[in-house]
This record gives sequence, structure tokens and C-alpha cells, in this order.
Amino acid sequence: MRNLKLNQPTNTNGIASSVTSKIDFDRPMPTNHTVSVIVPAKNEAANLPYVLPRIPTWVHEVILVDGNSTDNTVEVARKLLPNIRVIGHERKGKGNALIAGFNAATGDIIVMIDADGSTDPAEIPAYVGALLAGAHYAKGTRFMQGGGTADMEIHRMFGNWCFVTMVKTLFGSSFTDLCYGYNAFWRAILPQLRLDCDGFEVETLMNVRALEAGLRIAEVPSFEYERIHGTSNLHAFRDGLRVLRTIVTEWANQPLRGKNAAVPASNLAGFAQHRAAEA
Ligand SMILES: Nc1nc2c(ncn2[C@@H]2O[C@H](COP(=O)(O)OP(=O)(O)O)[C@@H](O)[C@H]2O)c(=O)[nH]1
Ligand SMILES: [Mg+2]
Repeated sequence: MRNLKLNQPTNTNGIASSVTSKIDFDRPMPTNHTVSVIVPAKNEAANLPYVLPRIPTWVHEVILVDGNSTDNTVEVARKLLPNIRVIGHERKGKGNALIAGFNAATGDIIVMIDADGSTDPAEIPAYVGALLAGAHYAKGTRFMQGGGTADMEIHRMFGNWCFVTMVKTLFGSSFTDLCYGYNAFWRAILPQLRLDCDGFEVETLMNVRALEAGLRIAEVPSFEYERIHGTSNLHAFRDGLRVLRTIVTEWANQPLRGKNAAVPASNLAGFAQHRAAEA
């Protein structure tokens, strides 16, 4: 077991000093499925020491997607995790970075986390657990019991709430969060998400496409910590407009508009048939 108290800088936001620091990161996962963790990073050298050592050792692959960092992000990552895979991406933006990471992943399960210390890798087992329990797609939520945020100004919280409400109304979802960067899914469903965006609208697009594809979606309560060093790359107004455009475009182009699109038919069919046969 890694001794985080000795080997890791103390996170002033509380990640390392929280209860989760007692987690045994070497404890084996009760599954043979392989897990890839994707970490988009643009100038996060100062934050990576709080993040990479907390990724459980049973994770079979960590991919850092570097956004042409001008600090020593890549060197720091390689020093912290000598086996880390480092790739680049073509165009600017977190969405472009994540898509490159997803396409490069080889694990059965893909988990995405941020590099700035706001998402705690110690929560990875909760996401993997939701997938092993039957979900196709496990999305983090800061607004369910057990979750929370220390990294959202009031205007961002309001914007997110408006978008959650829009998606509920237009797509019949019961999501409690939308624009959050901690999600996981079986790699096999990646083609169904048809991801094709570049910016911070990527999480919204993933969530809405998962609904449209009728996937079984589970929400996982998650705590979002404050970014440790540096400032966010997100611009609330500009990126809020991109999220809005994504929701409206998806709604307008939806082949099966309405509630039918949100039914996870692939999962309900088996039980429905079983019940009909028993009746
Ligand atoms: N590779 C890459 N990573 C990015 C880019 N933009 C943001 N990120 C990373 O995406 C994560 C979330 O970005 P952040 O700026 O913290 O946005 P916020 O969490 O929404 O405030 C961080 O790990 C960033 O380093 C980019 O253009 N390229
Ligand atoms: Mg952040």
C-alpha cells in the first residue's frame, strides 16, 4: 500500500487528508476487466503530484492527453508514473483531448478524470462498481446525496442547473448534473456516443448521446474539489453557449424525439420477456 501521507504533497483542498487517504490503492479489484484512465492535461505540472499517485494500482493503463503544455507536465507525469502513456491531440480543447484519449484506450472500461485535483481518483472504484453492476455508462453527479462541489461559482451552478432542466424537459432524463468531467463507460459503447466536438461541451454531448442511444445510465455521487494550482481554462459565457448549442442541436437532430429515446430498451427487454413468460 502506498503511504500517501509520506509520499504525497498535502492537498490543501483536503483530498489527501480526507478519509479516502486510508484507502488501500493496491487492493485488487474483484474483476478481470481492464480499466483505462484518461487524464486531459494542459499545463498541470503543479497539480499532477496530487492526482496521479492516487490512481489505484490495479488500473491497467493511464493515458495523459497533453494539450501542448508549456510547463513540464509531461516530464512530471512520467516521473510520477513511469508506465504512463502520453499522447497529444490535433485541435485545441478538452473535448478534442478526451476523444483522442478514448480512441487510444485499450481497457474494457474507460474512466475520465481531470488533472487539476478537482476529481479524486479514489472514487474510481465507485464508477467501475456501477458499471460492473450493470450500467453501460456511469456519470458523476455533484448534486446527489454523497456528492458536492467546492469548485463552482454561483453563476456556473445556475447555468448548469438550467442545462440540467433543459435536458430533463427535452430528452426526458432524470439527470441531477450535466457539465461534470468525471464519467466512466464500457469501451464497447464508445461508437454509440459518436463523439465529435472539441470544447468543454464534451460532457454534455456524452451525456445526451448516452440518453439518445438508450444506454443504461447510472449516476454516481462525486465530490468536486477546488482546482489546486492555476486557473480554469473554462469561460462561463463562451462555453455555456457551446453547451446550449449542443443541447439544441442534439434535440433538433434526434431521430426518436420524446420519451422512447430514453428507454434503455436493450436492458429492459430481457426482464420484460421473463415477466411475460412467467405470467
Ligand atoms: N489536453 C488538454 N487538456 C485540457 C484542455 N483544456 C482543458 N484541459 C484539461 O481539462 C481539465 C479540466 O479543465 P479546467 O480548465 O480545470 O476546467 P474546469 O474544471 O471546467 O474549470 C484539466 O485537467 C485541464 O488541464 C486542452 O485544450 N487540452
Ligand atoms: Mg477544473
